[in-house]
Amino acid sequence: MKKHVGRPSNDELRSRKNKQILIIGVVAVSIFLIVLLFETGTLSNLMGNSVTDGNYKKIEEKAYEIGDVNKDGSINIMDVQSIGNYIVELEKYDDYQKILADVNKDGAVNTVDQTVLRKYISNYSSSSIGMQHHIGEKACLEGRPNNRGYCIRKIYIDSQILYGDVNSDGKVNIEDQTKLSRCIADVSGYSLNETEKKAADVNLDGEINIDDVTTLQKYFAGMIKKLPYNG
Ligand SMILES: [Ca+2]
Ligand SMILES: [Ca+2]
Ligand SMILES: [Ca+2]
Repeated sequence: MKKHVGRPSNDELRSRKNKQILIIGVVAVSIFLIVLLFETGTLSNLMGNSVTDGNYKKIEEKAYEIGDVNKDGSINIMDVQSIGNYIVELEKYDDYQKILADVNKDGAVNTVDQTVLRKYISNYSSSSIGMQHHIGEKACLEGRPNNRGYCIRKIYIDSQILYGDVNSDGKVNIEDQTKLSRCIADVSGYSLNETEKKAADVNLDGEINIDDVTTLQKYFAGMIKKLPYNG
């Protein structure tokens, strides 16, 4: 008998069909995995993200808008009052707040910024404010916000430091929390040396304040498993 050349046999057809099903299956699973990765990536970006890179850690932090000097997420009369307080030295600003308060970006925070911000929130049109301003623009302490509106900060985790050991006794316990609270409250007789200052900044934000006490409390309560912690 002559072999069919033009027409595939039933067996051939079946195996072709099986291959097609296999390929479709592989493609579908791949698409599912890509979508899954994308979704989880997007989710973590929305929530703020941190990536460990050796001893360096990159942290994404929310970028605030110029004008939102009290960093509460809205630009309103509270911010105008805050600038007033800053001008008469009733309030202290960190470097980031100084950027957020300098609404005309002339390098100084003064009554001009306060006036411009007051006019802005009183719904003056930009022409009647009579001054160029940057209110509402997102700003970072260093660099510019990324395309998702976050500031990127690179922090160094010192492997020689026992984070949380505020009294340098080689242990992290409630005594450290007590000492830290007293230092922040400026209780006399309580101070931190350079190593202790590093150990005390348990949330790695470059400052030693009540947030570190809170982080320590969470650590002792088991809500945080490891120090330093920057959630
Ligand atoms: Ca505000
Ligand atoms: Ca200014
Ligand atoms: Ca200790």
